[in-house]
Amino acid sequence: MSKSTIPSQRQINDAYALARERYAALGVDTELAMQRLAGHALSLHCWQGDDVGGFESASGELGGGLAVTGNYLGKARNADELRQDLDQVYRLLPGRHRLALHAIYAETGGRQVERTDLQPEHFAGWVDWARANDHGLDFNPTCFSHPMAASGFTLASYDPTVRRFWIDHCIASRRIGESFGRALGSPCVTNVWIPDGFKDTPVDRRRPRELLAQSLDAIFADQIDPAYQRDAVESKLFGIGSEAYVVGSHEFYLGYAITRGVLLTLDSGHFHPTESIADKISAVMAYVPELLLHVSRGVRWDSDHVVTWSDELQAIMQELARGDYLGRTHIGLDYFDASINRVAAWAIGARNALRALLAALLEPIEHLRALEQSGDYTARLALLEELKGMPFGAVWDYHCLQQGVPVGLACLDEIRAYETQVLVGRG
Ligand code: RNT
Ligand code: ZN
Repeated sequence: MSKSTIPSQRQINDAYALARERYAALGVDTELAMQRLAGHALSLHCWQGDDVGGFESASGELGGGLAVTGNYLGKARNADELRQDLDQVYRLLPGRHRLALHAIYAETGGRQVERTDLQPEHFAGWVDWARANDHGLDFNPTCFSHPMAASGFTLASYDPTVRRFWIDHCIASRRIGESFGRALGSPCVTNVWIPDGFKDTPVDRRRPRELLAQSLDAIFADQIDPAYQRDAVESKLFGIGSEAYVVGSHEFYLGYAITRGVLLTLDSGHFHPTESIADKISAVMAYVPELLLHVSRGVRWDSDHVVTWSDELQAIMQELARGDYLGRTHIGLDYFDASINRVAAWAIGARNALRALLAALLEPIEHLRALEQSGDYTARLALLEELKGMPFGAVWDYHCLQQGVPVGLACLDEIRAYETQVLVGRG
């Protein structure tokens, strides 16, 4: 970008001063909103950096109905490269953010370690790095891309050997999560997602769900201190190869999470296209202790496009702010795109999530609520529409400047430089 497309410090400060006055006139404290934004960490997903590949030596194709398309240059080939890319992403994000790992990102020193045998020591490199950067880690057992998942079934398989294998992997994963929580002084959220389902109409929808509930109960049987490790379960409507039936549906996991007191994961790409998770937040929060969000973007049959500034994104963040749910919500990201610069994909999606959260924190929520309670829906609509034209972009730019990260398209300049200096060399 030419220098003229990037605002000067004076322009940013001037625009912010005007924006602050505009918001103050609505009774909104912009400083407080920025402070609240800075206090909330996203959980970045490590798997955007290498197309959900991981580092298992014998790793084959991406399974579980997940698909990544594109072959942009510079994919991270090992943990050091992935961390190097993440360091660059973090330099583009205001605030301090966690990282969500998958089990396939273990560092085993070239030795093949079965997933059931993974230990905290295989993640020591990640823990050292997270500690140095002063942020927490989250975790996911990887119940796909493995011969034992070749049938399309894992925890809900009719084969007891297959079930046992994945139960043991998930148990190992919880122990790894606990070790993260202990080492980093911040609870790890370990999220279980499995691909299990049928391509075509099953005759028995009941039995696999009973098996899944049994498997989950076996996994969660061991009490682990929630100060270190918290469990979450993630539903899906359908996937590639599981179009007709997914064992772990929303209703299944909602019931499971409520009865077992575990966290529920809502992935914004895992519902019918006209269904938004925004409306589900206040419904499920009446019953589950905490939420993990996988903020993503569904496009037709794909559930994992880069997060953009969409109505849905704004609605999700508004719900979290309006309902005062931020203290009980872990905001994770989940998408993968290999058709564009992967660092850019990470940063653009994460910055959108943060910017949308800031816009939500800039709402005069008490005023809006008062209008609604008094039945003045006319003024509610007028104010909601007026808010859409408010200068939150000026507050966002100022926040980035204050936090020492690039403003606007200066981000792209940094990404381009990183591409030339680092990514191109990876061939
Ligand atoms: C898959 C789920 C799951 C995965 C990651 C890689 O549909 O969304 O969260 O995307 O675990
Ligand atoms: Zn997800």
